Amino acid sequence: VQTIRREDYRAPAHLIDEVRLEFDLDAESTAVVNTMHVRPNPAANGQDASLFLDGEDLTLVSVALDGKPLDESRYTLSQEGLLIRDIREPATVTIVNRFSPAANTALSGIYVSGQTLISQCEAQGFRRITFYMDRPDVLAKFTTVIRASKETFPVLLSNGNAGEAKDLEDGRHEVTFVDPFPKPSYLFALVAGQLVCREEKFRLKDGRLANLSVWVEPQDLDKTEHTLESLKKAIRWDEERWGLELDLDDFKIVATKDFNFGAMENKGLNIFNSKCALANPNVATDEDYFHIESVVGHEYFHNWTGDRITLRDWFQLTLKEGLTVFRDQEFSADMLGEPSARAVQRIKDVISLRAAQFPEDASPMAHPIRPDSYQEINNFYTMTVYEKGAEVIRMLQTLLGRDTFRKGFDEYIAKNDGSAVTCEAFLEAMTSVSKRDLRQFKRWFSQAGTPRVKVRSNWNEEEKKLTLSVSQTTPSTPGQPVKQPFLMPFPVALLNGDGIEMPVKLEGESGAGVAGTRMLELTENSQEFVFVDLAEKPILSLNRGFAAPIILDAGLTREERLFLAARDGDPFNRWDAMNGLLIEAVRDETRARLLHEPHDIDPRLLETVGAILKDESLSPAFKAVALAMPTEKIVSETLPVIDPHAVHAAWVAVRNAIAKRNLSAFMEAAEKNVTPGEYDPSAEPAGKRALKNLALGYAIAAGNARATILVKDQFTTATNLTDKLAALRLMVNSQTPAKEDMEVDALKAWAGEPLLLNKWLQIQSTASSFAGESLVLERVRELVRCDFFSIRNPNNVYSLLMPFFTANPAEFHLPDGSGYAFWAEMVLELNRINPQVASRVARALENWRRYVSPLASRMHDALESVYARREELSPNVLEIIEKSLN
Ligand code: HT7
Ligand code: ZN
Repeated sequence: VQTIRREDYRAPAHLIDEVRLEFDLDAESTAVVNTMHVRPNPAANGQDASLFLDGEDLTLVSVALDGKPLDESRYTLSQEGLLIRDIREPATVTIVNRFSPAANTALSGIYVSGQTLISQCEAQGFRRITFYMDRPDVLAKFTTVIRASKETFPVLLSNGNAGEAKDLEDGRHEVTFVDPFPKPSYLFALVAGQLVCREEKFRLKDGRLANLSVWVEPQDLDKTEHTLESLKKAIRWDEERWGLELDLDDFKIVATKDFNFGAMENKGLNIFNSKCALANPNVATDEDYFHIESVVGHEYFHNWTGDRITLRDWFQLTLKEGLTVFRDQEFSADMLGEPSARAVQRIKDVISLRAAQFPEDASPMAHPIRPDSYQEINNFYTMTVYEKGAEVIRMLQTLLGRDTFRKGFDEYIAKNDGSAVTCEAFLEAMTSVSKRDLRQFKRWFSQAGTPRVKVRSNWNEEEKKLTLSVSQTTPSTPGQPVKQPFLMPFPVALLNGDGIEMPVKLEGESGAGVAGTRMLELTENSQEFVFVDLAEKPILSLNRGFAAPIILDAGLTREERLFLAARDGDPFNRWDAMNGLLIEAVRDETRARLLHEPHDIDPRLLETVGAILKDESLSPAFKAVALAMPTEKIVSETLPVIDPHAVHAAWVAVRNAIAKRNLSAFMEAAEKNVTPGEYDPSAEPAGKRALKNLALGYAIAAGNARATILVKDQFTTATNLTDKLAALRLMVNSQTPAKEDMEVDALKAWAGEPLLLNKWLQIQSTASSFAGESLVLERVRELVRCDFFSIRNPNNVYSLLMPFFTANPAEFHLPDGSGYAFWAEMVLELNRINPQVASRVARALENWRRYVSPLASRMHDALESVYARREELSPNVLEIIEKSLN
């Protein structure tokens, strides 16, 4: 397998100014006539006169140059594409080729979903449609002509404005789309099918009327209202917050149930996985409503950060993804408005960063947000590129301040509109407006690994001063043994005994101290900060709001952390203190059990849970995140050696102790936070539901019979899916005899709706098995064979297999290794069908070295068993397996 290196980037030898694509669509065999206006790239200085066009799984029919068939001696066809020699002058290249959408199980290129033809071109799917310079730095104006049977494909869509439409003989019809904006091939899109739409004219800020539409199969039309509302909010927000307007008259969204990823920002024709677009109260939970708004926003925001300004090469992926995730996080926060709801959102984003990105940063797949090399670019659509990338942009905003950051953003847009650029373009714009030297900051783009920041404080009672000694280290990662220190923001508050922020003054500063959060900047391996004129010994609230994506060792006593959990005015840090105490409790319990030492859970922790539950000043949504047990995976991440079964037993013990100690408060919270009346997915009622369902979970764990009755009742009477699903999950994870009937009822009611079926599958795969029941592994194996599960459907895989391999450690990591054998079977099967999905599943074992013996060696055996079949492996899976084993 070839390794592609960032340093090897070469400008393209040729440019394509215009392309006209004519499709004769047919599910079995589609024909393409591709006419490209090509010219040598002046920037390449004529180094290479050969025009190379990528092509994969295509049948070439003919090649012509300036209208004349090309002699075979002028071109070479290979597995990778078509090389046409000697193109030294501007020329028109016409290629005719065919491909089969029906045979395309990889869901890259043009494929069949039900009766619909759908395209997915990012990152390198366009080469599965026609021969082309399939790289992001070749920008062309596209004209797309689509011809198809009017009966089978009444609706034909592509990027840009629909031009001429006409009926042809033989029941076929034809539509022409002209996209006025030059774009790279990865933003091309085509959809054809029996679709219907919800549409609306929307007044843009400059007075123009844009036509917005959401296209779906007819049975899904009643799930498109929230999609369209989210799109309108996103358009308005981009105008108001960033001064960016929609540049098209028509903006279309399409939803499909067969999609490798969440969604795709094709210019003017965004395509969505239906789970990220479709909602109504019967099929979507509170979280789904929220998530859809954020993904619709994300794809829309790409119109500027990604489409108008695109990437020079795939190494720059974070330039569009990190920045656009940052933009969608800001959008979601602004839509929440209210500070405590915003804080809860920040907490949830950090939970997922810690649960998935931190482990990735410590894995054999660790890479900087801008990687230096890859074998398969599809393996680099990672939490690091996306979520850590967003944290890096957020740090820039924190360091420069919102106003300067906005000016830098404006400059980035103004200077780079219409071009394909590198991450430097963004940093240069920020440097130019802020006049700050951001060279050290740039290390965030090149160094992998999560920095550890250690803080030790020294209080001088006589001089009333506090010295903070702060050091940072970043562990080595593959290919990067030594790291340089990062520049990072580090906001700090010093709290007095009442939890009030004390005036802060650093040694050498004049005047009185200022009360509030003080922004420090970390730049060195070790630094000291001396705070003076303090009235009393303070308690430290560090890295407030999680300003820097680090692992912090604040050196605080448990007493101090209990204080922060009860008093810190920074909601993030208050949550973090509580969450840290819960993690520590499970960790201590795990150790004690492994050493067979009796151990009591700190009663102060149990009391703090009760105090938070009863604190009237806190929102239900905050209480729900503060009192949620950290997942077993999160706890395991903090252990040097992972023993999933010991962690599971400890987790259950801590949860039960919390539940028993606070049972009456949990029951009160469960009964106080019901949300009667019409379903409303907004943050406040959603927060109440979250707290109620959390409280019911604890109450059931405490063995409370009334809670079980309430939950059973909730399952049958719930008027919203959040409550119904929560009830089912709680029952499935309990030992109540009624659970089987509930599972069967739910399956019967939901089997016909993919969105619901997937939720049902996920409940099954993340369940716990109890004595006398079959193992979850056995149930998952059976479900894979059921006719309602299709391994070809990514959402089915993401609902049943992925959660089992990654989010149910006690059931997956069976001591005999049978879970791993099943994983290997599934990876090999998926590898034949859909390499992108297969490689995501393959990553489930990458951190095998961190597990206790003999699990680690059994995981290793399973990896070896897949590697033994390397001849059959796709580059996607091979890269993951090789990196995991190395
Ligand atoms: N930019 C989109 C990425 C994407 C994708 C990547 C690989 C394979 C399939 C894919 N579908 C969509 C999604 C986004 O970040 O907005
Ligand atoms: Zn994106």
